[in-house]
Amino acid sequence: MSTIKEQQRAATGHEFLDRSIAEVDPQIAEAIAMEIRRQNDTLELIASENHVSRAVLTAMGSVFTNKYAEGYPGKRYYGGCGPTDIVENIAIERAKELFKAEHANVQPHSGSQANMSVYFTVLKPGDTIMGMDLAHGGHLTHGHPLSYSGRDFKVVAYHVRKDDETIDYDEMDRLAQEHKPRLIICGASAYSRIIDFKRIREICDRAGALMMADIAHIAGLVVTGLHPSPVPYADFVTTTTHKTLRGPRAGLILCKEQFAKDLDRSVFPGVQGGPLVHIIAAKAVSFQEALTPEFKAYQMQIVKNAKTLAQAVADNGFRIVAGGTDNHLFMTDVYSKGITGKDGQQMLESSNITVNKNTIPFDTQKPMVASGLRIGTPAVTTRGLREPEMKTIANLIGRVLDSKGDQAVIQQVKSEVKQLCDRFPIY
Ligand code: DSN
Repeated sequence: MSTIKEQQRAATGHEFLDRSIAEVDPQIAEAIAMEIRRQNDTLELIASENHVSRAVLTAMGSVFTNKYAEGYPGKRYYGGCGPTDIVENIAIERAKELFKAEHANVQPHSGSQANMSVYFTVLKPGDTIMGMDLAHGGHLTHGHPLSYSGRDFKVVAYHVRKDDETIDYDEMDRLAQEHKPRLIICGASAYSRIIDFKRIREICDRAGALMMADIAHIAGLVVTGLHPSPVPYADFVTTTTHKTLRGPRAGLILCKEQFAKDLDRSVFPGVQGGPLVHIIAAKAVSFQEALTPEFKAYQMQIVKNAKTLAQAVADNGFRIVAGGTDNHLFMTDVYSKGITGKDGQQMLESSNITVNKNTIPFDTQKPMVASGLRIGTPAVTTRGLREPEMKTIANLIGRVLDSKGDQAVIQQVKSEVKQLCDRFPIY
């Protein structure tokens, strides 16, 4: 016989509140446990991934997920937003301090929505934009035909130079003069060299274009002064918060004060509805972490690790795109040794080394096959690996890629990966 209290709880759904996830949904609980094991036992070299702190995880899993808060601090469409306003105001102030920006909008759910919000702030359908070709290291949302950015706007793509695989600023300048775009987008998802934001501003000014820098990949390096900041030059700066910045999976926009009101209207109600307050809380926590001296030391180690790993991969006989790296990632041309990116990615995954296949500039393979692998160090640096381990990892990568899929080699490397990972637990 159930008690009256139990019957009341059953009638309202309240009985779910105190149950563990293992009790309510063993399948999802097990998938989460599997993912924890996978992350612990894997060398995560995907350049856009990282391992967040427990503090960030706690904020993401907080009761702010229950709250609706359309609007902005002090101007909400819902009651009960007192604690929410505290969170969002703190996140905004920290973002401004971190990036030295005039205005910050912390509501974008993702990098894609951050970029969309900027476009909707200053562009009309059919306007011309310029972005870096995806196949040369750009991003889908910088004008690729399969994304809203390529569908709604006229796109002119710029490229890297064939000789040294660095951004062809002369071509950018020439195209800007020829097409007079309303907006020039810079920033990349697969580019290992310093981006000259000052020069891009000059190109924008000559062409009468606005400038947007998407620094999703390098944000952590930018806020710690290890990569030049676009904030003094760009009208808009967008970023995700989960790559080198090591916060929750989300977006952020910074802009000059003159665009602040229009941008805020473009994010909400233009592109999004209610903000994810729990994620904004987690952004605030990660910004707090990023303001510490330890975070700068971490970013310095990311770059040291990337340089060491790139050199050691080159020492294993693989060509490095653009000749090396200045940041947290590099591309290696595995097809220079007759291996496709697709096969390379698969073989490495079988050894618990995670990378992603990536086209390289002037690739002869289709994107789903690709000639390259993109390799990044933010996640392995977070778990404490340094230069000696980078040399070990390069040798493991070399053995797997040279194995031609030999299972004995792959399994041997997998066990060595496990030993390495066990020395550097994540949580
Ligand atoms: N998917 C991200 C990356 O891996 O670079 C970009 O959005």
